[in-house]
Amino acid sequence: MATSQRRDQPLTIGTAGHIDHGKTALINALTGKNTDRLPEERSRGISIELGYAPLTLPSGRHLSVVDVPGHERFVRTMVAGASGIDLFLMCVAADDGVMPQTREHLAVLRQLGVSAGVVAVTKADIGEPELAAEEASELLPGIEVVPVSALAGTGLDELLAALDRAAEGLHGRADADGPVRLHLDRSFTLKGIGTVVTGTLWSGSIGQGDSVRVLPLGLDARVRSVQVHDQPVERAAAGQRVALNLVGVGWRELGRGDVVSSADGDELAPTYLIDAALSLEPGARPLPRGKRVHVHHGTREAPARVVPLEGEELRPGAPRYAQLRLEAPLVPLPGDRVIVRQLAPPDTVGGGVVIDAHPRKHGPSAEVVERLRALERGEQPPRPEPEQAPEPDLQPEPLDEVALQMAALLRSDGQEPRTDNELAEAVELSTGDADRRLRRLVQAGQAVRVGRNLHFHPEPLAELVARVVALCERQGSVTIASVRDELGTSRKYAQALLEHLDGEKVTRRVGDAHMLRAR
Ligand SMILES: Nc1nc2c(ncn2[C@@H]2O[C@H](COP(=O)(O)OP(=O)(O)OP(=O)(O)O)[C@@H](O)[C@H]2O)c(=O)[nH]1
Ligand SMILES: [Mg+2]
Repeated sequence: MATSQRRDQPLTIGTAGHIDHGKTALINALTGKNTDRLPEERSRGISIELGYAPLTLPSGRHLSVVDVPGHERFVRTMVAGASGIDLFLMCVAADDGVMPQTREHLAVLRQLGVSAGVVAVTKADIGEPELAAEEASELLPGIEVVPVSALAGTGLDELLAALDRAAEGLHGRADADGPVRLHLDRSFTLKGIGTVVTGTLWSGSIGQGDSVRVLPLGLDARVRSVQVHDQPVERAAAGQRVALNLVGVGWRELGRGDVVSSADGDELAPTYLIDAALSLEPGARPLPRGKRVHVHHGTREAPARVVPLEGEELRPGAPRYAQLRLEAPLVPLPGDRVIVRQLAPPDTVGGGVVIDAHPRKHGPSAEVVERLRALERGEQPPRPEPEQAPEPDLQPEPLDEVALQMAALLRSDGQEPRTDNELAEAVELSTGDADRRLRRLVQAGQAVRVGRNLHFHPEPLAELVARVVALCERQGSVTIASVRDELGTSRKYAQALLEHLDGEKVTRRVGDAHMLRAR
């Protein structure tokens, strides 16, 4: 029966809310699982990475929980975690009320089209739950608000019942008939097992023995085994949290943002251009033609220039068409949601729906708008002839294949990347040609220059930075030697990292010591 099928369908729920508002403690109280796994998370008492736990509601409905960090510097991680969810658990602390990331996470959820959920007023044992509940109701009209205390264990049954009501009738956004799409959030290796990747399966199904292709690089691999929440299964269905053991590809070659699809499918392809219907958040500054933003899709993000296709600039209000000219590839399909964040100060300013995932490069014209309207109506208008006069360029050329290879090498080098010269040698380029591509990779957010002759992939670098900051917090200050010992790395990398942190004004050098700057 349709209703029982719907009930059986697993859903993914994401936490949301400001830093320290008790998200992780609440998930621990509900599931018995501490989703803060990293030593830095435990020593600093904040979430850095996404955490996962299974949760069964009183009705028997199965949920996968994605616990996100609330820190303002980790909103991009929150967006990656929220991109596959069906409903939210917004946490507002009784003693703090609605705060900036309460609003920003809500903007992300709204732009992703996630409208079902529950508000938990956390830490109800302290503060004034009534006041926080009132603020939350104003912000999220029509959403149930439940006071809870993870510490005292109160309100948990009421919260579970409210979650069941919110989940009632939700189909889940997963699409069993769509192409295989697993948006990865992690890649790691297990002794005796090899490469393991995890993510949320947006559509299709993946089973043992399947041949898959990992985009955007197009790496081929075979699925040796599949798990759903640590349980081996033969096939995983859309909507589930999935772990794959892959053969034929190294764990360092893959990472957050990659998309596992089937080897023979041709529906998914990386793109550098997206035509989308974008809407800006109330109060956001207008986006003029050529404005540089960050576009998030799935677990991936890319810098881009915005080209409004209706009018001079995008303003808050009704959705308007715009072309996003990406500096690094995304892997979207029409109908997918994207989030748009401004670079400085970092903030979520809008989002929208992909209308054409592989448009031509074009500016505004009546013909373009007409075509996008037709696509939105589900028609298949013919592709327009290429423009006679080419669009004036707003950006450098997209990353070429060699540049993407270089980014992949940096990612696979992880926390101890080869030097710029060694990188040039590996892709058989002169240092001049390699430098040019490295500069493009830096612009595109695919590499970070560290010290004089090193580049890091941003993800391993972010982890290192978090570890050094944690060490500074524990010890007051650090030296090259103490960072080298803490990271178990060589002096070369420790020194380059500290120079980088000084340069980024995270730390300040005093003699041989480096200490955190006040925020
Ligand atoms: N009194 C009281 N304190 C709580 C409760 N829940 C959490 N806390 C405390 O609040 C602090 C933050 O809790 P977390 O669960 O780590 O908060 P979070 O929202 O996950 O934080 P981030 O992931 O960093 O955004 C910790 O010191 C908890 O012990 C509660 O119900 N009552
Ligand atoms: Mg947390």
